[in-house]
Amino acid sequence: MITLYDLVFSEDRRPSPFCWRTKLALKHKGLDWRDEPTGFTEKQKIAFANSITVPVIHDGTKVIKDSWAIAEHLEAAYPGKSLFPNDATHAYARFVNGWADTAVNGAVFPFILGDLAERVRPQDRAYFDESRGKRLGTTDFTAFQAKAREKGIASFRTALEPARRVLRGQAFLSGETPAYPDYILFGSLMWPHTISPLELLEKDDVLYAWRERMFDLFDGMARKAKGP
Ligand SMILES: N[C@@H](CCC(=O)N[C@@H](CS)C(=O)NCC(=O)O)C(=O)O
Repeated sequence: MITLYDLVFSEDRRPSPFCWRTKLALKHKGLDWRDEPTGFTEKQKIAFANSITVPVIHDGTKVIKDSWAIAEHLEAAYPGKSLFPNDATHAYARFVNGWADTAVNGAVFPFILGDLAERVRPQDRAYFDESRGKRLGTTDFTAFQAKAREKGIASFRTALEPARRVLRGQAFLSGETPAYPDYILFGSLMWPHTISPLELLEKDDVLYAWRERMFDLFDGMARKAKGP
């Protein structure tokens, strides 16, 4: 049985965009897993993997950290439905991975920073304030978030245009059925979805309709996730 170390916030919220990639990849492969909720200050739980971030998986004798490495491991170790249906999808997924890590997640973070701080587990709050405060040069996360939203939401929506252009011609980023590129971008949108009342997508956006299709996958697994 695979064990997945998944970031946990208060009231069992699971916001990590990277862990969502892994959970959807596991489902895609039809695999079950044992869930190990891991708070920011429980690094001892993932020390065996020599990691300070989640997701981490323990799969038999194998220990894998980093969502991309986990996806590649699952693809190599488990036959059946492919996460990268062909070579082109693999390269495309790499591109989407890099785009989501930098442009998308980097843009989402300031919009939800205050909401993240409010919903982090009380025992992780000091760590959150210190680590994020150091990175941003302020611990007034509420003001930081308000300012980011005021200026940034319209340009964030514009930045998603490459995905929109694909989705105008097909149901999923990967074609007529979803695969790993879809799980990557969807993970980025699960981050605000689980932690913030802010709606980043407009109802008439093709991305909104795609996200609805993604919510429906695997018996509505993501739709059932604890919300903000
Ligand atoms: N490149 C890594 C990034 C993982 C990552 O940054 N995870 C965050 C949670 S969203 C984390 O564990 N952060 C720990 C911390 O900030 O202490 C991946 O794709 O798995």
